Amino acid sequence: MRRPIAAILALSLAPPILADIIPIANSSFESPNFAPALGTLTEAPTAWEGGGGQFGLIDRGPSSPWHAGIDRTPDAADFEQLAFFSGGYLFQVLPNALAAFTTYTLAADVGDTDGGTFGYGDLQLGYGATYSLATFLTPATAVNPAPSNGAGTTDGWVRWTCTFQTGAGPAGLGQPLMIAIGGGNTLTLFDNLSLTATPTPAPGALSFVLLGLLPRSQRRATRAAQSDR
Ligand SMILES: [Ca+2]
Ligand SMILES: [Ca+2]
Ligand SMILES: [Ca+2]
Repeated sequence: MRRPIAAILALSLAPPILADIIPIANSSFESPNFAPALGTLTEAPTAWEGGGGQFGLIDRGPSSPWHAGIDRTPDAADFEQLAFFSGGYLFQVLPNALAAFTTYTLAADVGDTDGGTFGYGDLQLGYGATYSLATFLTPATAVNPAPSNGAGTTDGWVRWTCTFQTGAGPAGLGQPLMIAIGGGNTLTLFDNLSLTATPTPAPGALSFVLLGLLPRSQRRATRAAQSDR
């Protein structure tokens, strides 16, 4: 019975695997700040670069022409600016490099304008120094329901979450991470992006832990038995 108890002890004593937050600059699109009355700013937000069709910033504050047509963004600390797309995209190269044995979790609030039918949205993680040379990863999981802005005050926004996993020696290892967002047909809205990286135990790592600890506990048990004599 000693071995299973030692194994359980080894597992319970293992340090918890924590997710590292990877900072995204201007992740809530509050920069450059402009007056709500202006409504729309058709330029790339600070720290982002854009291309393709139309993209830019909307401020849906109380004096904005968008105020009634876009639900309040689901962030208590938000100042009501958000990114919009009509066929365009925005990307940001991150200071962090693509790592092996890692699960990346990329999330964003995705919104729909009143009266519009949501078209599509892209929430992507990849690597590369510039968009035209980027390689985007295939998500391992994706929760990305289409928002539908109806009469409710919060139904115009949904949270999207995608995970991406790397193993040993993935393509792009050591290259800078890139995130990209976009969408279109009608207006696609984005706000409040986040990205975390969680180390994934390499295959066999747990076996090594158990193999390393079990003989020691077995030796202790043997010594204890001898001292009892
Ligand atoms: Ca915002
Ligand atoms: Ca503003
Ligand atoms: Ca609504």
